[in-house]
Amino acid sequence: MTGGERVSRGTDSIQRPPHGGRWRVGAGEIALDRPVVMGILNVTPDSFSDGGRFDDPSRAIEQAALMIAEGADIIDVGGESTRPQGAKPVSAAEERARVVPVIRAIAERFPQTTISIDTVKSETAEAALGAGARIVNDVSGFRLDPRMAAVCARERCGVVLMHSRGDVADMATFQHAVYDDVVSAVSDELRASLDVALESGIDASAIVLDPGLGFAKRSEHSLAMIAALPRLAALGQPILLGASRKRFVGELTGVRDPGARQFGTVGANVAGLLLGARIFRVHDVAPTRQALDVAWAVMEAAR
Ligand code: HH2
Repeated sequence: MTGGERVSRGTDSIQRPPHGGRWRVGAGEIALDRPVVMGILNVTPDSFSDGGRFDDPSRAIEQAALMIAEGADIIDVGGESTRPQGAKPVSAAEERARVVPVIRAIAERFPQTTISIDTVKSETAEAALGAGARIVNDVSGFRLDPRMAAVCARERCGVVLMHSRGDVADMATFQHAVYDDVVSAVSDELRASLDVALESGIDASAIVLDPGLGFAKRSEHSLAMIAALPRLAALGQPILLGASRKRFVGELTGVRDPGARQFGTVGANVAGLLLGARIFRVHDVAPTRQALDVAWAVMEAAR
């Protein structure tokens, strides 16, 4: 497997995304020839920054409409929190009851928008894909549910494989944040997830990798992973970055309220774009869209 093609531009270089710059998601595809924004829709009572705000379906759909109007390309619907303090795993039945009506309503109202399901459970993934989702975003990178890879292969959906360690209740804590060399470890563990996906018959053009900022990672680990994005890109897949409102942004800026971390989030994402990420998972779509579009235009002008 080869990494994205390197394009020389003077003393610097930027990565062209692999697979012809297209992410295959079910019958459709998403062009990666500009930054792609994934808006977060947590239909949970307990997510770390927006828990309880959108767990009513009508408010969830309004929030999806707002994010689409602000320029989101993908809406990522989640029904189970991985929050650092006291994440409560939910049953697949409860998770499905939260996400399926919302996905169905968004798919009907916004057929041009791609929907992803943020879950580690294959039963939830199947139900979400049946309701109109086209991407499975698995924060366990296919570690936690042995059926997940086969379901994604059968459904031919897009896949996000995120790096994490541990299970839903502790993956966003520091319990497993023990590394000699975080970049090599994350790269090797993501490579293992990628191998499971490919061996299960998922096409390489459907797979995106994510370093999992804040998941089994202290702030210095998350920063090291953003800095090492070119090394992750060498695995040959497009990269998604999930920096939004996370603890490392709070620690770097001193902003305690996660809802007020949008400026720090924008900083992380612009740096990530320069270093090769192409898909950005965020709560605050408008500032992200604006910042990434301008940063991208500058990068294009520099080619
Ligand atoms: N982060 C969270 C959840 N899902 N998926 C990907 N691919 N990458 C991420 O970084 C990522 C993710 C955690 O953030 P959030 O959804 O806001 O919180 P919670 O888990 O409390 O619902």
